Amino acid sequence: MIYENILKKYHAGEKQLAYLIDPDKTKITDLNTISQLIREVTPDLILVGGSLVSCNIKAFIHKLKEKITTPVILFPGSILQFSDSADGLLFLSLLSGRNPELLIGQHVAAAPLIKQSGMEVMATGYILIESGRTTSVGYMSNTLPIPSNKSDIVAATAIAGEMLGMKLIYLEAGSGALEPVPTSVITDVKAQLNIPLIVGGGLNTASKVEAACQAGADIIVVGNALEKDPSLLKEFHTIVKSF
Ligand code: 1GP
Repeated sequence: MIYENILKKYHAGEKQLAYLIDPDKTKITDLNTISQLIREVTPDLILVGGSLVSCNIKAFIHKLKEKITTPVILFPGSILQFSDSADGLLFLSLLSGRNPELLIGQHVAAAPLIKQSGMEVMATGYILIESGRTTSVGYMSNTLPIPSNKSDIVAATAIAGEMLGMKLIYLEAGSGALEPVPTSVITDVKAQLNIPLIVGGGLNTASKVEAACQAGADIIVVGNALEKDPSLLKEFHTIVKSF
């Protein structure tokens, strides 16, 4: 259902905005303000997750879902962040890395539980791109990002992901990245794909969001910038929907 909606907008050429909420950096008491903003602006998707989540993610999502109707999708940093309270799950395989645990290991461990939950699962090829400094995801995953000037390697990785049956490809510069994924990389990858392309990491200004859309991103993910100033959501949404 969630993926069906993503595809519908993708085929109609409508770009989508995902608001990433890191439960560890968001106070439960701030959820009232955030959810009111979400109801007003209506971003397409809400992602919940982080490299390290130490709070009770189930309770957090539960609280969030009491206040909004936008689908809440898990974007888990690890198997520990699985919770059946979400509507869907980005089942991430870290294709840019060579850490078997994050390519398939944790997936096997979590699969029976996820299946039991009946949750919608979206297989996502997760590709980490070098962005100027070590990011949490790079460090925590113990993997090397793909150099940002090697768009041929990024594109080959994305093509392999699609051929393996992934439903989405996610180009990640890392949360709070100094530099977002270069627009040339986005364009080169987009030219090779027939599935929606998600881009995130370091998209903290209107012009960066616009450039990523212009380059070919189908879904824009913003976390950090909205943590600092949630009111940017409206501006970013207007830009994304102007395409
Ligand atoms: C991180 O792509 C997301 O996984 C979002 O990054 O927090 O820098 O917006 P930011």
